[in-house]
Amino acid sequence: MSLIDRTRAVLGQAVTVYQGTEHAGRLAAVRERLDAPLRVAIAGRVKAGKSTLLNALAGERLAPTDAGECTRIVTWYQDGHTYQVQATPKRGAPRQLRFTREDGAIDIDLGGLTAAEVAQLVVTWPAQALRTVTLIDTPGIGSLTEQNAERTWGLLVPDDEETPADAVVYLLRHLHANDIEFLRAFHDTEVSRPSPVNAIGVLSRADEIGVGRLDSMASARRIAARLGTDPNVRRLVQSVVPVAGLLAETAVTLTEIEVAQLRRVADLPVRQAEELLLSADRFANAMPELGLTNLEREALLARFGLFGVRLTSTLLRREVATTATDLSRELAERSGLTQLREIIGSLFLERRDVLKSRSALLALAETTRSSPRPGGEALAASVEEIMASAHPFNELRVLSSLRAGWITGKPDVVTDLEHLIGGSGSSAGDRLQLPPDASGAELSAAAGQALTRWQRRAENPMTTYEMAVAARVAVRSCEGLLAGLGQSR
Ligand SMILES: Nc1nc2c(ncn2[C@@H]2O[C@H](COP(=O)(O)OP(=O)(O)OP(=O)(O)O)[C@@H](O)[C@H]2O)c(=O)[nH]1
Ligand SMILES: [Mg+2]
Repeated sequence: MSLIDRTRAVLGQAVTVYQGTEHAGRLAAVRERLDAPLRVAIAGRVKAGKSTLLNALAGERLAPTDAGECTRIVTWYQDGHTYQVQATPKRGAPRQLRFTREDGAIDIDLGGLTAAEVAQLVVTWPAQALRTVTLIDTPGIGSLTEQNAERTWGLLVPDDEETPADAVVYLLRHLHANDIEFLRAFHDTEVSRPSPVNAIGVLSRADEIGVGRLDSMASARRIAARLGTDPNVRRLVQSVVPVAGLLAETAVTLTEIEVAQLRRVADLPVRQAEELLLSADRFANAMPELGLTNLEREALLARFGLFGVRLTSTLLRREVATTATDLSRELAERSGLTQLREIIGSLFLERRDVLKSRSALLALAETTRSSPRPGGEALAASVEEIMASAHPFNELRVLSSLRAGWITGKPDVVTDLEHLIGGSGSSAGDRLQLPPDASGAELSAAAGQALTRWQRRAENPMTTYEMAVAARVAVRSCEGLLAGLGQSR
């Protein structure tokens, strides 16, 4: 039986055991979530660019950015058939709220409630991008108020009865002590060891790192790469990618009008364009003959940032992209959004069943601990059995031990192991480090060799205890690969 089926079965038993108690409904909901999209929270410090990035991932401007009461409320964005907004007040029954949408973000009328009185908002919005993942916008933690921090913690730290989020995209601007502390708290209390399995780091507002210069993204990539190899960061997040979120959001919502406006800049002689774009202030005010009003220029700056205006006008001038569609694709790529989507795809979505099972089982384990009940012990034992025996969980455990530095070895051995157990994506090609167009025969041959290699390592008396345990997991992964490849042939 697959992991998700085993999880579903044990939750079914749990609903029966807790029948007639306040927990039954919640456990049934936990079970239903196994069939719902993966829940990914966007977290980070105040003004890190969370809501902007959420919009880029959603493909629409939904989350309010900048000011507004709603930025202080945990808000879910989920796919559905109708447009609606529901508030869960801390006291009283959930209620529908009125909302409007002008020029992008949804403007929610809290209907007399204050942000502090609302536990969470759920925005249901038919959107293609939300079919595979539900995105959760969180209030910035760090300086504003302790209350905000508490809410975000409550969402992510599984010391409550459930972990509402299956995974988190954590925005870092400059690495800050709070960031590390926050990430640490989020991770696996199950074995009380940090686990990077469900967290990705984003170096956000990447365009600002190079003060908007055209090579800003290159600088940001270097910094992100350095962060990504820092042992302190690696044990907390799987990888760090730089993203210019504002430009990413604009890329996915680009209009023909904006392209036409920037074409005016692109049509200027290079020297004049460079001069005009020396600063945001100059772009907003200089060269009245350009044919753009101050308001239009400020709107462009708000949407693209100075970096985005420079980059987009350069792309237009060099005819790298000429239509809004091509430009949109190009900007998504250059803002780092495309890469982030790929990473979310390979590290979260391909592993969604494991991540969802994991949060469901943690929730159930917590219920059996905090609310004992006849039959509860057997349930707890089943959960433990699944946690300990299911191969995908063993892979996750090895992965976090590797990242935490508990398993060590020669660099190429560690890299091999990390890939084999799915650390860089779960497809056969990712695991075997072969290109996407590798044939079935090539994959099978590589899997066979990896199997032999790791069997030897597992049996070698010179292998350390930790590495031997990991090697046995790798052997299982190879066997799984071979079985899967055999089936697909
Ligand atoms: N230049 C630049 N500005 C950005 C970027 N991302 C966000 N911003 C701006 O930063 C401000 C804050 O962005 P938000 O997306 O609201 O940030 P947040 O983390 O959701 O903020 P809080 O929810 O209030 O903590 C806005 O003015 C954005 O336009 C970026 O990648 N580049
Ligand atoms: Mg926000």
